[in-house]
Amino acid sequence: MLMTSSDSRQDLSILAELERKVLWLASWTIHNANHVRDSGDGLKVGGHQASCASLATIMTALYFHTLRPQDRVAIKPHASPNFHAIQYLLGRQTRDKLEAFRGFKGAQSYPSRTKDTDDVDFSTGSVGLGVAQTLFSALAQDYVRSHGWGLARPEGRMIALLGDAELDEGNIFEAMLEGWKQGLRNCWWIVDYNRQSLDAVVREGLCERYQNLFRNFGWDVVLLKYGALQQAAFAEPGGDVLRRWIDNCPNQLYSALVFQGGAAWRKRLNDEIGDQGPVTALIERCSDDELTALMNNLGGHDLGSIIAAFDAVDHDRPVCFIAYTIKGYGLPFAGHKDNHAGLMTPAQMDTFRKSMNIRVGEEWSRFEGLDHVPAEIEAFLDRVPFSSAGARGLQAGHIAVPAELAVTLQPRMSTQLGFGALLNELGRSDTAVAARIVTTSPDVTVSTSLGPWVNRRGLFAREALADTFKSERIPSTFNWEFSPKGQHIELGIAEMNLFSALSALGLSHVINGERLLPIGTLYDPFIARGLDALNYACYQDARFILVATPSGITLAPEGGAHQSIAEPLIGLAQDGLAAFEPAFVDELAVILAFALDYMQREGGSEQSEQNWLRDETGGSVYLRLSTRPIEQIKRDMTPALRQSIVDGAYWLRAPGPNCQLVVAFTGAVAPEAIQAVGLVAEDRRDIGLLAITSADRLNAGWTAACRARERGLIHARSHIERLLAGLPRHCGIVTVLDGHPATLAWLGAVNGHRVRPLGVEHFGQTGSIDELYRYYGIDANAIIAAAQVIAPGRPIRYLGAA
Ligand SMILES: Cc1ncc(C[n+]2csc(CCOP(=O)(O)OP(=O)(O)O)c2C)c(N)n1
Ligand SMILES: [Mg+2]
Repeated sequence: MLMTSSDSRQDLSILAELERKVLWLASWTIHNANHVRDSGDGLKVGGHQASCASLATIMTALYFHTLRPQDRVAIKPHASPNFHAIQYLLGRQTRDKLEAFRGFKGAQSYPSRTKDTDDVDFSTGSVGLGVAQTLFSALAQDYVRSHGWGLARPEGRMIALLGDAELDEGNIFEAMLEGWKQGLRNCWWIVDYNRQSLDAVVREGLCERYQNLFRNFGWDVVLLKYGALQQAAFAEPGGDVLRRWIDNCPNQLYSALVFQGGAAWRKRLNDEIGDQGPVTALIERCSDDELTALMNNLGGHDLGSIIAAFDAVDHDRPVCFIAYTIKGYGLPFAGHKDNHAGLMTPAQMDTFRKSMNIRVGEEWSRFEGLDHVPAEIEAFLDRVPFSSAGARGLQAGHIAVPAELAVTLQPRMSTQLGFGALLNELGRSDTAVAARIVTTSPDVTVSTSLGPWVNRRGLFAREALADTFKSERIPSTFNWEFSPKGQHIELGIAEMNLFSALSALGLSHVINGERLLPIGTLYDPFIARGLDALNYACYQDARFILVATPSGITLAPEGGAHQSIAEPLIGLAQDGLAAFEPAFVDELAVILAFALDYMQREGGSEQSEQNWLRDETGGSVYLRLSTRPIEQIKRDMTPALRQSIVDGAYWLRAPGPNCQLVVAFTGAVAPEAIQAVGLVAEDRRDIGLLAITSADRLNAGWTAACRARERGLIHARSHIERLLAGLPRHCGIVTVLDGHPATLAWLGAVNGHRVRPLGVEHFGQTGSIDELYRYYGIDANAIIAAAQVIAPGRPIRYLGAA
């Protein structure tokens, strides 16, 4: 858009006005939320005016000049007001939302794909995650295009705007390493190098370290250190001395002088440089204001330099721009080390308003206080490439999923083996669903049973690479060649990368307009390692299946912290993630077919009357699986059973009318529950055995039905309420799972039954499954002992015999 013509000068002067406007609107939005609107709750936290000011120039250049509709951006979370202001200027954000910033249903404090209405590309908030998301989105784009999809659309750039202290987050470096391995392209990271974090001024010399680091990983590094004013001054006689002084000035001192302004600059420069002829003359020629402008004129606040640097990139290699900026640029607390949460006082805001030529009452007017006439600015805004293509979120069609997935049941098998067999069958099939599946795993592909699938579908890389073991004729179970058509993305061990990758792949339908069905596998305990990235993946409504295996103390010989305890509770609590823990492989087949469909749904949020879940909205799925081989049940998969498995539970043995005891189990402890019920049957009447495939969905349905009844829908019944409806009051429930007992303890609250929840509360041990189940009290005997107490009656004769 910009050329070296009078047109471009005109554009640049409009951009400069828009930059001021962005600074004003972001500052005013925050001010309004804190000082004008009064929520009455006494919360006036989180200024972020300084952080927004620091990025105002760069974001103006980016959004009003550089970005194309196909580009996608993750914004430093606390620069959210800048984004909303820019969208407002482009007519894509409403004044109501800005006025309600940080308020109920207002523009969000941190950019949110799901909660904001102005086309946020990636949700950010937890620093570091959005940055990695852009990298994996670039890889996801390459994956899609390598498979021949979406080629009609131009390639986009995946861009992160990050704070310099954001680079403290290790997940960024984990992502960089992965990006290097995978041949990353089309990714830009723009560092807002204001040398300040929340509490502190950053260490000296960080910039050099960053540069080396990025170059080591194959990135192009572009330094935006000096603005045009400074560059012009350096070219003058004595300018080299000034430049050397700036380069050697410690970060703390530079910040302090920025805060103090012109007179302080002059004194310090004179004191330190002394009387050196040309440079002294250069300084003396400037008024205090001019000196302030000169010393504040860092690269990240010079529109012309920024635009030129962006325009100059003529390749698709990853680029890191390090832009020197001033935190609080243009505001009264610029440079002050305490400015992170700083808010302008009403008096300061008034002064600022006047300096912007904005009349009282016209604070929200888009063109108030600008020199250009509105028509000129409107015409410019109409030409902005970023907003030339309508809504940014794309859509993709639904891939049909067969109602039944083929799997051959062995008499004894584990759910993990079943998962491997199911994917192997899918891999053999020539179906659309198989073609759209993309698997990925952080170095546990084989040990989570993905090997046979990868043998069939191959590893993904943009460039083909043969398996040397194969070409050398060395026998191996695995024949893994890299090719652009491969369907497994091999990741290094970093679990944060797994979840960032799933987040990116799981948004492909929105970003690339091409649906992927991502399946990621890892060991269950290591979910905790990537939990925040998982949370953000769910928050931005990425769609994927997470297969976590092995799990629990059933992973007996591995011992200790390799045995997951809390993960079932994560499954219960994590929004956007439907958690299942099947016991039998036929259940898993049903659940996987459901999951492949569920992850594609984008319907309304009406609750279904059958289970009170909002199943039409869809979501991601977590399958907690096990390596324990257990005896499989030979049975017909009836439609009713299929539905119950999906809804979360079914009676493996239906309770009789005088039921004294229910044993409810989840997952790998099925044999213990079955055995216990058999042994108790002689001494307690009409025992029920409840197989729970999803504590998460049962729980969600129950609370939703409760809410519905409280709203007056008195007939609302959830699946678990229906299952437990016929149980007599005196019936006791023993719940058992290989995980934290609280996962199922709530079952008693559904209809007021006593519950004894069994599970694992303490770190694991090495041992055999029998030893550990006994030690932690989830074996048949522990179930019987619990039954004896909770369902009083004559002594259970097999207590101690199991
Ligand atoms: C994971 C995480 N930890 C802590 C925070 C709180 N936090 C928000 S901004 C910030 C400092 C960021 O500094 P920088 O990235 O340099 O941005 P600047 O404030 O300079 O704009 C911190 C610690 C967060 N948002 N996310
Ligand atoms: Mg900073």
